[in-house]
Amino acid sequence: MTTELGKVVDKVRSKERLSFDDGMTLFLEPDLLAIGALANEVCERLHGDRVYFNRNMRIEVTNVCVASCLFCSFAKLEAHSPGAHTMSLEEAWRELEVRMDDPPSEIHIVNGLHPGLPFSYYEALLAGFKRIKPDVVMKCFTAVEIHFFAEHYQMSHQEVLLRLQRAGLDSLPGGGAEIFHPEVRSRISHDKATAEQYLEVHRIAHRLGMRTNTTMLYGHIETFEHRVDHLQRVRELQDETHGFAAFIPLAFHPDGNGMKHLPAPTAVDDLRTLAVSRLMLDNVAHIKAYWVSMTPKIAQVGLRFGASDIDGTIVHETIYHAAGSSSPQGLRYDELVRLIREAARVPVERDTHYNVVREWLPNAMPEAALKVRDRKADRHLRVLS
Ligand code: V47
Repeated sequence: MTTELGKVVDKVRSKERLSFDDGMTLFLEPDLLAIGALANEVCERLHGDRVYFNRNMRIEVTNVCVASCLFCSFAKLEAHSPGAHTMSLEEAWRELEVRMDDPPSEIHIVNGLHPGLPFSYYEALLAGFKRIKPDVVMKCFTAVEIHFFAEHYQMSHQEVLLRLQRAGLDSLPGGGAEIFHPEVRSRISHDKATAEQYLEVHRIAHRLGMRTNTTMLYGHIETFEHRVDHLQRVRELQDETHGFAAFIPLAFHPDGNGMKHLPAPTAVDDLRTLAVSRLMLDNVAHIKAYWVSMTPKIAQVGLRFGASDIDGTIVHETIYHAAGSSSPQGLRYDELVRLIREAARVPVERDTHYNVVREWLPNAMPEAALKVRDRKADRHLRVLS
């Protein structure tokens, strides 16, 4: 272990805040397992063996978008472009109606920035979902969308959030953060909310009593310095508001977008980024290993690299699949439980606000080991009979 890493380990163990340079040490340290073990230590200090997930569904009501982000494979510039779609309210509500025999506890909506819809469309959209299932949690519209609504419909951020809250908005998803540093943001998403505007929307949402998530899109043109800067900006706002429930590092997918010449991040980068996020963000409760972006297999390993959440069932993700994700579009509830148990963790089904819905009993052995034991016992019985 290098002296620099030794110093970081001491700081983490004495619960001292890590500096920018410490973040760089962690990103540059070749011993991935040492960083993973340290992040795991912090994660277990916070959550024991518990790993959280939920029953959620994703809907993108429109992919029409006036912004031209370099990484995006989902948006269509014009409403009449080939592949552009905008759901009618009835079509959107139907997505929930058809799932009411096994309903989600959360609906996560992310859209393009559509210039041609009235604001009342979004209010009606939320109200309609709540009519169908009054206790469903609506985690909708990134801070970038909220900022777009404010500019487009000439309201303040607070007015937009209050009107949507009255219609049924409960929380904001973390999308749209990308990389905050202007050197990168100006190149990959120059025509949407700035870092300051993104953070201001979350600040106001927190003041209005909402808990929200935040993200970082990594593995494209940014440097490790940009990533550490990004984590520090999240940490600063969290010191002020304590409103972020989870941080989600999002692995860049290159298919079909303006950075298709770049390779996707490797598994080592995925795991290292989870671990460094856990270690730098000492004031954010959960780091999420988003299985869609890093595949279920890497996300599962991530549960030993600082992640305490694996997202949810999702059902029909489109943004990552447009960019070439090879992950399934949804995972069954029992598949998520299996992933978590085989990592020798205790699955906890949660709602959006991390209230416990159901908690499994701890496994004495990982699931795979249990299966081998059961098969052996079964053979033994057959021999005896
Ligand atoms: O903002 C878009 C990212 C985000 C690509 O809050 C891409 O619980 C990689 O924010 N390659 C939307 N990433 C998804 C998101 C999210 C996901 C899971 C959970 C939560 C939560 C939020 O996806 C976008 C953008 O940063 N994205 N295109 C791409 N080609």
